[in-house]
Amino acid sequence: MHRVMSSVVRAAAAVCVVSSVAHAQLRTVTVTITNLAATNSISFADTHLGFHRGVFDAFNIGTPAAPGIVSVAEGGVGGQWQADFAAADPAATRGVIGMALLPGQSRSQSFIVNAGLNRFFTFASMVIPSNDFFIGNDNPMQYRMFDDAGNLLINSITQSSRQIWDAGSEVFSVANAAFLVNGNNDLRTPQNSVVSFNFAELMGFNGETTAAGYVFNSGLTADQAIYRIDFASSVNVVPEPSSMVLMASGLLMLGVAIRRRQAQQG
Ligand SMILES: [Ca+2]
Ligand SMILES: [Ca+2]
Repeated sequence: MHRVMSSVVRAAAAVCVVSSVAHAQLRTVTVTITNLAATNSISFADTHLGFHRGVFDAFNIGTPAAPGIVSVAEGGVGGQWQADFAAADPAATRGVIGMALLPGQSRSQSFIVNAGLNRFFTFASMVIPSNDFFIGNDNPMQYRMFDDAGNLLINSITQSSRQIWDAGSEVFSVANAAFLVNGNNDLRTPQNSVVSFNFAELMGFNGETTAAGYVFNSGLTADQAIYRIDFASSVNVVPEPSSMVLMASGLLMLGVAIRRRQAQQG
C-alpha cells in the first residue's frame, strides 16, 4: 500500500514540477521605442533587438566595425547583424521594430521571452540621416533585464546625443547618405577607421531635405536625451506545445499509478 501511494505521489509531483518549470520564466515583454529628438532633427531606422544569454557582442569601441554592425549602421536593414546574433545565440529572442521613427514618434511590439535563459537585452538602430551612425550597446551584458524570479530589473533605457556611434566604416558625405533626397545610400566611400562616439558630424546635414520631407536641423547637444526604450512585462500564460506534451505525459503517469492502485485494491 505504501509503495502504491508513493508512486501516485511521485507521478502527481512530476506533473507539478513539469508545469512550473515550463511556465515560471516565460514573460510577455512589451518594448516601446520613442524618438525624443526635436522636430526636424534625427530619425532612426529599424530598431534591431534581442533578449539573450549575454554572448553576442556586436562591436567594440576603438576597433573596426564588423559586417554585422555595418549592416545596421550603413543602411539600417541589419540582415548580417540578425544572422550573426542567431549564430552566436540560437535560443535568443530576436526582433525588429520597423520603419523610420521620426522625431516625437513611438512604436511598440511584444516579445515572448524566457526570462531565466535570456536575461540580457541588446539593441542597435541606424541614426538617419547619416552614412554610418547608429545607437546600441557595446557591452552585451550592460542591460540585465530579469532577476532570478523573472522580474524586470530595467524599465527604461535612455540614450543621449553623446552615445551616438560612428561605425568608422563610411566617410561622411551628403551624396552617399541614407534618408536624404540628395543622397544615394547605395554609394559609399570606405573610411577604414574604428567605432567611436560622434554626434557633431550630423550638423553637416543641416539644410538637407530628408526622405520624410522635413528639412534637417541637427540641433543636438551632448547631454540631450534622443531615444528611449521602455519595457513592460507580464507572465506569459499560454503553454508552449512542448510543455503541453510534458504535462500530458505527467498526467498519463498519474493515471497508470491510480489504475495500479485500483488493481491492487480489487
Ligand atoms: Ca562590445
Ligand atoms: Ca563615418
